[in-house]
Amino acid sequence: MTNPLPREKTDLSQSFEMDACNDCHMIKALTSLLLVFAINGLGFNAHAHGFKAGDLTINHPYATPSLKGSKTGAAYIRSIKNNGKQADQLISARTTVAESVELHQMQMAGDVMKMRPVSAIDLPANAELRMMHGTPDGYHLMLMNLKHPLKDGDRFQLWLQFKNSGEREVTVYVQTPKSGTPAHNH
Ligand SMILES: [Cu+2]
Repeated sequence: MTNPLPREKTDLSQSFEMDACNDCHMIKALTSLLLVFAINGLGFNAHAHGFKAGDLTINHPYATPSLKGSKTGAAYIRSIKNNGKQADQLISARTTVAESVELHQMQMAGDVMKMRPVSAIDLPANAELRMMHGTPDGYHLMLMNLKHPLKDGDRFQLWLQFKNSGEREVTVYVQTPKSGTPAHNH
């Protein structure tokens, strides 16, 4: 109740997104790199991109290329950091490339990796949630009924709905993961 609602519209969040996502000339690239380092305090590579929504920092949303003939896709987020004192939740998402988006959690059932829909993903105060592929018990966004296949190098828009921080539009990078598939990760 003490949170001013339109914080995601501040200049900082806007410039953060623009600087981190657009291919610009060198000065802007250097500025964005410094900004990314300053905000994350971690060794992020130059291809990472990020977004702010209230007290949340959304680092590098990405999706794997869809499998041939498959109408579903999976999107991930390197991390969502809640810098605030109040817990938040990711409660839904939507995108232009798929009919609907479901929140899923991976679970081992014996030797088989399964996934189940969840109604919300908790973002505790002062904590960082990793939503990367291959994370045991990890979450992902399931893209249902893709309108076209997702190919390496594609980008698409995704709207994340947070319980407290409102809705935030992010750009998702489609990329082939460098490390193993979820099924081989324990
Ligand atoms: Cu899934």
